[in-house]
Formats: sequence, C-alpha cells, structure tokens
Amino acid sequence: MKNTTLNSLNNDPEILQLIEKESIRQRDGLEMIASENYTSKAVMEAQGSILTNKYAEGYHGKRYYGGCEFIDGIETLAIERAKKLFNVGFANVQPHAGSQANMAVYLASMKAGETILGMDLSNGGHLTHGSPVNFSGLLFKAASYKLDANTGLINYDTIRATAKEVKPKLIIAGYSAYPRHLDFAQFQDIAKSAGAELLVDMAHFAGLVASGHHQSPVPYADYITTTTHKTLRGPRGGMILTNTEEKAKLVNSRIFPGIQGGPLEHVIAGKAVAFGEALRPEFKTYIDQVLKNAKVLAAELTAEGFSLVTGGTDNHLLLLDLSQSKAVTELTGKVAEIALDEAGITVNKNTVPNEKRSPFVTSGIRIGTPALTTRGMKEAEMKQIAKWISQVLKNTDQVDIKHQVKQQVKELCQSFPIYV
Ligand code: DSN
Repeated sequence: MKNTTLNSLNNDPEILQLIEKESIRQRDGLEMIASENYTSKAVMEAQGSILTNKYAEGYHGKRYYGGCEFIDGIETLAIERAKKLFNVGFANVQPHAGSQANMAVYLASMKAGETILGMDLSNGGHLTHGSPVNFSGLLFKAASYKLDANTGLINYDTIRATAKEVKPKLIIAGYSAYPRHLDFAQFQDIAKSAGAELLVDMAHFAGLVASGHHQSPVPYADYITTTTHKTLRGPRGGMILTNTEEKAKLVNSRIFPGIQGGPLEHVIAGKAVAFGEALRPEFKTYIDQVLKNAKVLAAELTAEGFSLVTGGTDNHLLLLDLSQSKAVTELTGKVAEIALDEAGITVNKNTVPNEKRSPFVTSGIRIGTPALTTRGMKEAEMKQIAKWISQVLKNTDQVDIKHQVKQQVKELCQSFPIYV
C-alpha cells in the first residue's frame, strides 16, 4: 500500500518502508487489542503538523516562551471541548500519556511514601496503580485489592476492608482488563470512610463515559485521569479532569513544572480534534455498536466452549480464561496470542484472576471491539470472527488452518477499509 501522504519520507526509505509495512499490517489484519483504535485522518493531520516545532512550557497566559498566541488558542479549545464532553469543571490536556496523568495526580494527592490502593495488576489493574516495578510502587506504598475468586467481579466489601486496614491516602478505581462497569458511588463511599481521596482512571472506558454508556465518575471522584487514544479514539496521550479550582491548580503545577517540560502541542491539537468528534452524535452510535459487538463476540465464544471472566461483558472488552475453557486444553495466553497473530488477528495475552502462570505466559487473552467497530464491522462480522478465533485456538499447531483464516481475514478487511 503506497501511503501518498508520506512523500517527504522518500529521503528516508528505511523508515518509509517500515511505516508502509505497518500500514499494510493494520489494513489486512483484525485489530482486537482492547486498548487500541484508529484515529481519524483529521486527528493524524493535527498530530503530524508544524505544531511539533513549538515550545510552550506553562499554561495559557503564563508561558515561559514567546510566540504562543496560537498555541494558547489550540490548548484552550482542547480544554473547553474536554470540559463540555465530560461535563466537568477543569481539564489539563498536557499529560504526555496516562502514566504521567496518574503520576501528577499521585503527587497532587500525597507525598512520596504514602499509601495508594488500586486493583491488583494480575487481576486486571494497571501498572501505574501500584506495581512494584513501576514508579507507583517505587515511590509510594502500594496496596491492592483483588477480584472475587469465584465470580471474577469487584467485591466492594473487600476493598472497604482493605482500605480500613491499610489507610490509603488515595484509592484508585480503574482497570486495564475488567469487562464490567464500575460503581463510583461505592468507591466514593469507601474512600470517604477511609479518609482517602478517590482517583478514577477511566483510560479504558472514557469513550463510554463520553457517550453516556457508562456512569460518569465526575460527580464522585476527586481526580479523573484518562488516555485519549483508546475508546475515545484520539491521539496517543493523557488528560486529567478535576471539579474544583484548588485541585485543578495543584494538578497543573504537578504536570508542569512537576513532572513534564514542554507540552506536545501537536498532540494537544489532535486531542482537540478528537474531542470535537466525540461531541458529535455519531460518536454515541459508534460506542453503542462497540458494546453490541462485544456482547455478540462474548456470546459466540461462550457457545464455542470458551470461558469468559465474569461470564460476559458490559463494556468494550472480554477476557477469555483459557484455563477454564472446555474448548482447549493446556493452552496458554502466550501460545494463543501467537497463533491468532499468525492468522491475522491481533490480541494480547493477559493474566486472569487466580492466575497460576507468569505474566509472560498467562492463562488468558484480552479481546476488544473498539478498533473493528471504527472500521464499520457489526454483529455479522463478530459472529464470523468468533468462529475464526475458535478455529485457531482449537488448532494452534495447524499451520494450514492459520493460513486459511489469515486469507479470509484479509478478504474481510478489504470490505472495511480503515482510511478511504
Ligand atoms: N497498555 C494499556 C492497555 O493495553 O490496557 C494500558 O496502558
């Protein structure tokens, strides 16, 4: 596939070729990593623009560089659109990623060495929610809550009991691999009883909040963080939302000069474009279809003999527990991921509750529908895809089957071009 927008890269054929190959991979394969999506061309144009040339440390009216008059306009638009989209008082659109957004909130809410309480990583939490190898576990005392061993669901009584015991300064509600909705009223009550602040990291489900398909954390949380590139379908980046001026000021100072220097104004322009897109009625229809697709996929894979953590999904992702699935024996997440990749279906291996294997091997795979829905795929395609996933996972050592599926995947993808 010749990418005609990359003419200037003719002088760098090594990079050009690799971008072309990645374009073909994205075009011909089924992207089912739950945290990935396809941005619009408009988002990419903003992100690939001359705005990358500009330094703009500081904030509107308080920059440390001259020549920021247009940058101010762009960043203000991003902030105003974010506030409208989430019906919230304050937004900081400068975090380079979700990780930096979380770090700034931790430093706003606590001193180093104090305690955070988040979902255990192997139970579906995120690296920045207290993993010992991440800044969150290195700089803070990290306690975690696990999912109910029988149901795979969040047990709010367990979180309450743990909070009482470890007395956290900050409780984190949010996940990377949990297929159900969160109850923010319960989290808020637990945090209040424990004398803690509440952070909702909505990175995965921000699109669902924006479209009204998930309860909004805004009335309940002290801080809300998100990435902008998952269900929100914007450029790769982060954002922090707050409801009070006091917290907004604190967060702003923790982002800059606390942990970041110059903001990525080209990415911020991309965020503004994406928020504008998410404010349109079509975005609601899009998320509606994301959820319908996930439900159909869940039902079809269950019928094929696969076991789903929590028995199904309410959101954009499903988590297959291969160790509990009648359809396969001794299949690891690692082998499943590789086999599906060979068949043109991209997913990621994932730990499951009560995981017995290492995070490099795992007993599960996480599957999401945001990217395929952006391509226009609906229930009928999900039914077909579930059959292919099942066929490949039941025959991971059958090269012919993987090749056959890959060919069929490519043919399906031709009917659903990403960028026309
Ligand atoms: N790595 C992201 C995910 O895949 O969920 C979270 O940052």
